[in-house]
Amino acid sequence: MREYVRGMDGSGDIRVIVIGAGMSGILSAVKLRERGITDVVIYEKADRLGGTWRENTYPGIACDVPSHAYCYSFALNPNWSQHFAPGDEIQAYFEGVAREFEVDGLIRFGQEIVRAEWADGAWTVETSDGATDRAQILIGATGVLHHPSYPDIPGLDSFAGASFHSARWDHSVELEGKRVGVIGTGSTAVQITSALIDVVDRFSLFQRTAQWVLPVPNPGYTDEERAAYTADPDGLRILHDDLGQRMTNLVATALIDSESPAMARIEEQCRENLSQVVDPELRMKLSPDYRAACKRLIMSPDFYEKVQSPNLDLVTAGLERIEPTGVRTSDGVLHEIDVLVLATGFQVDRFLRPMEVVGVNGQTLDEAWTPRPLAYLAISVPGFPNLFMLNGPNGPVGNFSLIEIAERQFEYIAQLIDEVRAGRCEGLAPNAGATEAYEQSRVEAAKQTIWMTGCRSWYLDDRGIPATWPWTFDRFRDEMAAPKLEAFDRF
Ligand code: N01
Repeated sequence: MREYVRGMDGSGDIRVIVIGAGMSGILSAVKLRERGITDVVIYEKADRLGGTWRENTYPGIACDVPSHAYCYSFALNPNWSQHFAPGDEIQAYFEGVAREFEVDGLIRFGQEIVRAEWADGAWTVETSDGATDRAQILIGATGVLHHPSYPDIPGLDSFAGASFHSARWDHSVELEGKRVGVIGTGSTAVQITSALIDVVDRFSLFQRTAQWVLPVPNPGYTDEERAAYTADPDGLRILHDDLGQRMTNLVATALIDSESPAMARIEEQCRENLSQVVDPELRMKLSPDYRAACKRLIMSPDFYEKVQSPNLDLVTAGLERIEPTGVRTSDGVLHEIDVLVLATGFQVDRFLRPMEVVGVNGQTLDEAWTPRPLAYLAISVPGFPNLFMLNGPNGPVGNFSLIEIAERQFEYIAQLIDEVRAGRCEGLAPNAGATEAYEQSRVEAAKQTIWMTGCRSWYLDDRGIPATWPWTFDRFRDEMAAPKLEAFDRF
């Protein structure tokens, strides 16, 4: 094994570079150290950890996975304030975990990796300020919903008031008593609507496609409940596991079988929820023409109540252009607003990019991912040895808790790292045949899922195929239990 890469911290062990200090990057560092790998560095382009929860600070932000399920299995939290925790509490949770497990000291903040190249049995990475580093293992923990997607609407730059993407919220802009326009009606816009409707003077919600909304109440936990969870760690673990199991039984299995009784129940609940909208015209505007859960289900305790507020205009006419004073729709109406929020989602096919990643024989990830990203089991790419991704391409993004996914993916990756660490090879990358066979069966299975039943959504790739895990949780768990080493080329 090459001396240069091994033991830069004096441990004589393998060295690992993690890209990104969000949920999966923190997890990677904790788990690597748990396995005795101490030479770990996390590169983080921002000045704070937290990923999604650092970037998204819009009013009303909360996680729509139950709090007691949305936490690391090794760091359960008895103190969540609500069944669905607000974003700042989740951010504080990740900061707390990083401190408790002494991961914060491994993070190089403000250092963006712009290039990574595999040569001579290791990855050399380069940061935007020209520094380089080298490690045998490179873990991509860069997230899925990270790069904002801006709408291509004429005149966007001409708007005279404040305008920003929901993931770039400008907290210096005063909203009280203002006329606010929000483009989009995804999970983000729905949370913003609920949070702002009682604050602003007028709220224009620009809806291109109606959404199905599942009613999900969000009660707080009492002090007594929090004290009971603190006093009973076993009970807390049972709660965590039960919630995960319930999500799998109620939602995840329904998604992959569009004709299942579980999916029929979800559809029924969504319909019933919509029926509380009293005005038939408004109800009609809010009625989707596709099946529930085809687009990602919106979970909200109160969207239909808020959308009936007298100061809300639900605008369904097409967006013709943005003008200095507002949004002009295709029916000729100018909707005058003071603040314009683009809750228009994310570019979901970026993953590690725009970083330039160069693998074996000089092939770049951009080339390997033309026309679209592809990864064996969502984790690794042929020709890119020892590059492992958490929540990578075509993984279970809409199915289970992203934290549980990352934990299981990490256990799989750790076993590949063990091969390198034991000196049985310098590198591992999936072979092209196994990757192709996996992808073909994934695409076939994806066609049976609810995501393919006739709607536009961020789950669909450029061919209209759901870019997700199309099988059960049990299959995911079994696949992640142990890598099939015969599917890998050794370097
Ligand atoms: O983004 P989206 P999001 N003109 O892509 C509309 C997660 N999340 O930020 O439906 C007009 O879902 C677009 O319209 P249409 C969750 O996984 C989780 O809301 O394409 N409209 C749509 O209404 C979620 O799914 C939580 O016709 C345009 C909206 O913008 C994911 O993040 C909270 C347009 C985009 O919706 C993304 O959610 C929030 C245009 N040119 C988010 N372009 C949790 O609680 C786009 N739209 C965990």
